Amino acid sequence: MDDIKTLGNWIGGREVAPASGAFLDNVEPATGQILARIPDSGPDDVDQAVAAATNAFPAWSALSVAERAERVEALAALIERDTERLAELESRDTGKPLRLARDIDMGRARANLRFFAQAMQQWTSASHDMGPIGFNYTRREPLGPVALITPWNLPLYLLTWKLAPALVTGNTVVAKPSEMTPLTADALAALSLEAGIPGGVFNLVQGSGAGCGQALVDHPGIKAISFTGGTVTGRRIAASAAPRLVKTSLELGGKNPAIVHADADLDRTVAGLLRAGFTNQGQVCLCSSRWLIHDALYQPLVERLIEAVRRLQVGDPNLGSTDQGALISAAHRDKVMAFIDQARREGGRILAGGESVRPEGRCREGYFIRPTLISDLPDTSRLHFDEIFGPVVTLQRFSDEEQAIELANSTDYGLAATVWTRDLALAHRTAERLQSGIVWINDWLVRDLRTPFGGVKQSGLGREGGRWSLEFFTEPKNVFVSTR
Ligand code: TXE
Repeated sequence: MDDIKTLGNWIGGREVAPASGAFLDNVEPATGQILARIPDSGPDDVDQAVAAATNAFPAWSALSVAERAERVEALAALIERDTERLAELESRDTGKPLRLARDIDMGRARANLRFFAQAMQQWTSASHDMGPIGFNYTRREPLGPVALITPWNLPLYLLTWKLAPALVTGNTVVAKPSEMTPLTADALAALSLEAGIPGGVFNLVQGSGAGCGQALVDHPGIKAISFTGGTVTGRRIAASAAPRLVKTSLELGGKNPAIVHADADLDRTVAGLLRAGFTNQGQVCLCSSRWLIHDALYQPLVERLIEAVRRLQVGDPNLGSTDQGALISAAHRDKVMAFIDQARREGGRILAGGESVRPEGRCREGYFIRPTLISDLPDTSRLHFDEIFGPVVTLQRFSDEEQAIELANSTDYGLAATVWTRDLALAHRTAERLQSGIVWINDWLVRDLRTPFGGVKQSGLGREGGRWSLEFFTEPKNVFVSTR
């Protein structure tokens, strides 16, 4: 028990214990063992953090863009220096393969910080000329202390995605990571001080959603909330923020379709679907979890997919050979297994997987599920509509373009779709008709950080990325100058 780390909050540049003195256990998903204790923060801690962010705001927002960008770039360099340590923390905290944490999560965390540091230095503001009367120029001003609330699937990746634009535009931050994955956020707060970001500019409170997250959302000192997480939580945050007219950016769940047309390239589609369905154990909001396949290709493609999915290695995240690590928690594993059991009851055919796994050795008590493919469910099955957020993909067939679009658009979500075809006109037509914030044609998860990211319908409100993030974290102020 003695090597279990006890974390604090980071407030005003210092690591501090929670006001209540209470802590929560943080569990390692791959082993089921306690990894750390984290502050069970509440309104008092949030009050202190918002006060520190409020005090730090005048000086931080008065720095030049170049001075802020330099510090954010320095933070990226420290993440690069500490990649191995941070990847290990992330892998242990989430259960994801160490290789994935190193290559994807840490790579993206660095890229987020560098991208927004550079983007801010290229950003221009508008001027509207009125000829002989005068002209307008539009300032973009920082908001003040902002709240960043992040989930457990991509902890450092998503925190830096919000932190970088918030800081370079001159805001100060109170961040609340998921109580299930506190470790890399804690490390980032310490590194931010080393990077020269003054104490109080980036504050971190750890704790539960109900106790700590809600107190942050309700705090009158918070000027904007950027949230990524479940749709139910997103709705609650929107409802809490609305009476105070606080700006929110909500990146929520998905139930993303992959449409495979009859002429799709088989090799490319198999490889792409495998990544799109099962990366991070299917726990990415962008994962394609409904594969809609044209009748003509159904049989040969599904045969190839079954073979490929069965080959995926499930087990210890530390092993280089592991494709699939652990799910985030026992409760989440049970929720995903309940969907698989429901599929069996509804007459679905389990083509691959369908069971939980107890790997040999140190991971025997971890939360593992074999990647699962399910076909022949009734069209009305909840498995086609609910976000399962695990390594479970359902298959449906279609016979023409109309039916593909109808199936694809049939859920309440609209985050990210993929389209697989060699027919250019068909690809663009499909992309246009999909109710989705993002469409990838013949690929998945290719991200250009300049592009808008976000969903329609129940997948969210607002867009992040590039200028959309910079706009979210600033308020435009128009100034008219008379030349009469
Ligand atoms: O997410 P929550 P959960 C989906 C996925 C998953 C489901 C629930 O389907 O099964 O959501 O996951 C904080 N005020 N996604 O319960 O609760 C919470 O502490 C303020 C999709 O883990 O949304 C955490 O920091 N904050 C998603 C963050 O919100 C609150 C990724 C997200 O947790 C709060 C994760 C409150 N009242 C889950 N309640 C994606 N879009 O990628 C909770 N939180």
